[in-house]
Amino acid sequence: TSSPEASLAGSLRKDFYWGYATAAAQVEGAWNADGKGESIWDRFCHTPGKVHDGSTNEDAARSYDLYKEDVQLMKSYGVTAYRFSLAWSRIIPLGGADDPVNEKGVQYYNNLIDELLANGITPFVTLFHWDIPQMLEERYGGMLNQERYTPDFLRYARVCFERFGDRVKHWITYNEPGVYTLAGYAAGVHAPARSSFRERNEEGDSSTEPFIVGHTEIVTHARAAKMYREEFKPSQKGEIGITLHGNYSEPWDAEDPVHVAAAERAREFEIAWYADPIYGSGDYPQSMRDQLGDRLPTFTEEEKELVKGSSDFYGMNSYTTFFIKNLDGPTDINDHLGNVEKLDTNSKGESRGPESDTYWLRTAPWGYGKLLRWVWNRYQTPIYLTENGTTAKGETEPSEEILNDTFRIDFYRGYLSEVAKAVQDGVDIRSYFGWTFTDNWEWAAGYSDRFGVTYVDFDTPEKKRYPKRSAYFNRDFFNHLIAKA
Ligand code: PNW
Repeated sequence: TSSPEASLAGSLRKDFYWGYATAAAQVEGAWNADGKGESIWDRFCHTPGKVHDGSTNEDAARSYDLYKEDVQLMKSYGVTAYRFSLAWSRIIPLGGADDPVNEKGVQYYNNLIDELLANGITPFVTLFHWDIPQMLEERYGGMLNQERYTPDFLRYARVCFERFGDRVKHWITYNEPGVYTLAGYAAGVHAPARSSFRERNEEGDSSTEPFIVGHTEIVTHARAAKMYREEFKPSQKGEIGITLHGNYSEPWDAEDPVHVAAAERAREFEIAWYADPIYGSGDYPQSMRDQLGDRLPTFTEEEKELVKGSSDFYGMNSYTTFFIKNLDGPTDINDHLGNVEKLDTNSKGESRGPESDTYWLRTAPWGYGKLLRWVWNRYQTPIYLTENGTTAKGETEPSEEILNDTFRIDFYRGYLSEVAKAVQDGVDIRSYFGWTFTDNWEWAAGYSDRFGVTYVDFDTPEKKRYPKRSAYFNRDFFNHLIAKA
């Protein structure tokens, strides 16, 4: 009982939600089954040269077919909640406000929701996890066109609240709007792959587009939340919010004010870009306005009122920490990060943490604890941790050694301990979703990056599942951390 974890027993509230998160485009498969329309990710992965291993998500983990087995497996892992996303193009194949609803798509999500509830698992549902219908991209440029996009998104949201809101009480409008914009419109490595930085992406103006798309996401999130609160919440009694990404930024040299300021600027460009308007001042951070000028859109007075306070909780996705060094001028993507350089070692040569199988991700629980306090101190809003997890090197076949995934167990032990310590220090944290339930299609990385606590043999037609030991570690650790009474 002298282990550091003993002091954390029972520190999480007894109604704490925990489980795993997934995204439709990464797990469902059935990419064109039962009337589903094409999404920008379907288009992206069928375009040669876009996905690292040349794969598509046509079948992914086949959770569209295997959802009953998956719910049983999840139940055996002891979860109390499951966070998943709805594929817009499964529900409204062409996407628009006047386009027809696909009843078979609605039926699939009804089945999944009912199956979860019958097994005592609470659904947390994300409306948008990056897979906008391709038709909306073609009709008017998707989120670049806020005016035309708004009624389409609101109608989609309305259909979801009407059809699922009797049973779904936790809604998330957008997943990581910042990754969607930066990877899709600046780096150009994600759909819709617009970027003026790199040759292999043909179109786009990266100096303005990411900020225009970000603005559309913030304002339409707020309009969907207003609609839910006014028209659905009184009878359905649920809550609605948004999930933001954000890694922690630690100064490269903590003694040098230039790098200390750079690290704060990096946090503002990455996190406060979305969080200040929604949870804070109602407007973009001054550091962004100073650097970007009128490349950053402005909120009308009406939009400010609408956006401020538009999320019932702070949905947080975070995986890692970087050392942040000041740069004197904008170059390429650094302009979008606040003129900083993101490094693996600090000025003393210390490493941010051990490498995973994903180039940007290293195990750094020490930064996670700092991030939880930074967000709590700045926004004072209850936090739902909606994604956190890791890949591990060498997970290439379902051998005993691979399934005994000690690297992932160490990751979860470290990060969950930080969650419990932050709660003991007064940070209001109400959920934790590991990323992710099964190995899946990791976007532009294809099937090579395995984030699951369940190994999937993608070479078998039935996408055979093998539990990794981390699934049971997490079950036992939550049992230890969550208060009994
Ligand atoms: C998240 N970064 O994306 C997404 O929500 C998931 O769909 C995804 O599979 C998961 O994390 C793992 O990648 C991120 O560079 C992508 O810091 C990149 C970053 C963070 C999150």
